[in-house]
Amino acid sequence: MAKFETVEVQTDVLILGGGMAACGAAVEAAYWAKKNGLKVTLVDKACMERSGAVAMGLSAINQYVGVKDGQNTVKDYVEYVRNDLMGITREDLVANIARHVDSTVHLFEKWGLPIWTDEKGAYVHEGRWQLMINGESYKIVVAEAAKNALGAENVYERVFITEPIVENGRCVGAVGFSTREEKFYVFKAKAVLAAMGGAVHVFKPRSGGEGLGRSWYPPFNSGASAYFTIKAGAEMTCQEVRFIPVRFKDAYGPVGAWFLLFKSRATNGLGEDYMQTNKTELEKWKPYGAVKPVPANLRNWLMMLDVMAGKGPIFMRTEEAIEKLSAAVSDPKERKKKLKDLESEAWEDFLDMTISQAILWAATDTMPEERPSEIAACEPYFIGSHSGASGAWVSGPEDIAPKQYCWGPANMTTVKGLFAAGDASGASSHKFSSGSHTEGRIAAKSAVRFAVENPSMPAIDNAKIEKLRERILRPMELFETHKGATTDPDVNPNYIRPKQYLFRLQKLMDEYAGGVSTNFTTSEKLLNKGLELLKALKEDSEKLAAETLHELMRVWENIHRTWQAESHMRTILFRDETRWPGYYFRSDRPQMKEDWKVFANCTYNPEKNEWEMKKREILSIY
Ligand code: SFD
Ligand code: AMP
Repeated sequence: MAKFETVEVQTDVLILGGGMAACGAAVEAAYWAKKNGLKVTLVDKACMERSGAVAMGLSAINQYVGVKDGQNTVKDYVEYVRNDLMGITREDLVANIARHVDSTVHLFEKWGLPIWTDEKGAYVHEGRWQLMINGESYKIVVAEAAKNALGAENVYERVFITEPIVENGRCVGAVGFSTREEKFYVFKAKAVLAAMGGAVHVFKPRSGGEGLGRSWYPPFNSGASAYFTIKAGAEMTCQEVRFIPVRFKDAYGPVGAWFLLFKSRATNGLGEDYMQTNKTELEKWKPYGAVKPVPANLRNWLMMLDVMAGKGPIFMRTEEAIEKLSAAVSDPKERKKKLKDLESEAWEDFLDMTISQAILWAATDTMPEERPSEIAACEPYFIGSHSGASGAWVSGPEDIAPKQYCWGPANMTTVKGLFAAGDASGASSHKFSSGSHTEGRIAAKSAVRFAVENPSMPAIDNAKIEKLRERILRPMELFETHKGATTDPDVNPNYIRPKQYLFRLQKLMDEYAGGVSTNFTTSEKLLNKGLELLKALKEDSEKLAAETLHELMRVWENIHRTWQAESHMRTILFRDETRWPGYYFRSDRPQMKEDWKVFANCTYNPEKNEWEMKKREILSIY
């Protein structure tokens, strides 16, 4: 692949990703870098205006604490997150985000994001923590502010970050390739911030050939954050805590507005409300089974019990909710207007962030005011910023974190110079879009501080970079060399194409690691077999081939997913209990155990090619 140009970029602070956390990081880093005469560079695999989870837009800001308005306290938020994650959370990290998140939301508004207000000018809440927005252009608004802060010359788009550069235990950059031009990039930096989102398509999606690849989580995020931090040698946390959202079936429309704003119920095929009929099950999961709101995984679980008992389909009772809300208005003319408003809000909720759900409603002649719509549990995703928790184990804020959680500037991973935010940092769930942006700001401020305090960099070994270049581009070489061996380029004894590899990974995870087809259930025996098969798959990843630059990206997305998959299986196996029924169930360890109220962490050792698993204590700050 000699024709690939090598482009070297020297910078001070390197932000990897262009999503919510990275955009927050850009704004904050630019501010502090200017004061210190530093350069900040951002790299996104896509185009920032429409990249990451918020690409299509969102219909709500899910984290707003309202501290100044006296609505809630930071402690209230920490308690909410702790309970929702069945006790497993880094309270210091959650509190750090919660105390700053409102200011981020105010910035969004200043930049032009329309947040709903009532007649008195107060924000319209979807639920206790959530604000309603007209969010179709949410990502454009946030990306514009980030780009303005950095300057276009410091933003690299359509460059896929592949691998970290680590020297003497310090992360000093990253390598990647352009998805449009034959260019191999080497970014060298004093501090690096990983914010490349979570992962989807590690598990087989519910959609088959009819809508191949459709999922709730955006297909663009493929485990780059996890891979990058794992390969850099960072300790990871909560790799077992996947997220399974319940969504409108087949097009993955959001349910939050229905449950919280419209106060809708969901019922089974017999018309029973599973949250009521299966209530006694919550006893088994106390103390978290007794908290309000019922934790997301337990809400899932009560629904799944009915599905497993053959009582499906499950319906969101849209018609009932709309009827109830409009019936509360006594004046007939006003009631008619209310009905119209509710209908348009229902459609807008989808049009703001999951357009395909509106299309499906239209295609199936669904009038939400007339008949209910099916909902279902999605396949598992890795999104530590939502109701999952996977990500890197990061240092806490010095002023509030227990000292055992402090080893460097806030949000630095256990690798010197490597920071993480958003989906990339673990054990601090429920950040969502606003909290991820906030955490990006926190991490970026720390990264600038680190770059100022550690100005001299270890020398980067050129031979190592050359080796990385050879390995990263090899799939194209492989294709070129062997493409003539068969008439059908998809069937070749010398290589495997990314799509075939992806199907194998997904089948394996689905069947052995608790995917949709096994009702999210697994066991020690299944996991051990799954790990054995994954080992063989990893060996075959050396034979992945790419015909085009786009396919080269697909190759590396799959390799990234594979490492996310491995850390997931290893950690489910390590955690000797079931703690999050509704996310996954260990059939051989069907109960929650008091001695597992700990973090399950893992670290990959590249020299020994070994994983180390360890428990970490949960330290409360309140
Ligand atoms: O309600 C590489 N989320 C919601 N949050 C809200 O506040 N309100 C909502 O309404 C939300 N809804 C929602 C949400 C998520 C999804 C998927 C849906 C609906 C369908 C959660 C937030 O979106 C989420 O918490 C944040 O976006 C997380 O931020 P961050 O920065 O951690 O991830 P990102 O925004 O997806 O950005 C990732 C970036 O990385 C890039 N990238 N760049 C270079 N090289 C690589 N190899 C890369 N791999 C990835 C991406 O391009 C992107 O720029 S609700 O329905 O839940
Ligand atoms: P969702 O659309 O499911 O992502 O929900 C958006 C927000 O509402 C998230 O903060 C969820 O945790 C919360 N949420 C959704 N459904 C419920 C529910 N039934 N009870 C409490 N909170 C919910």
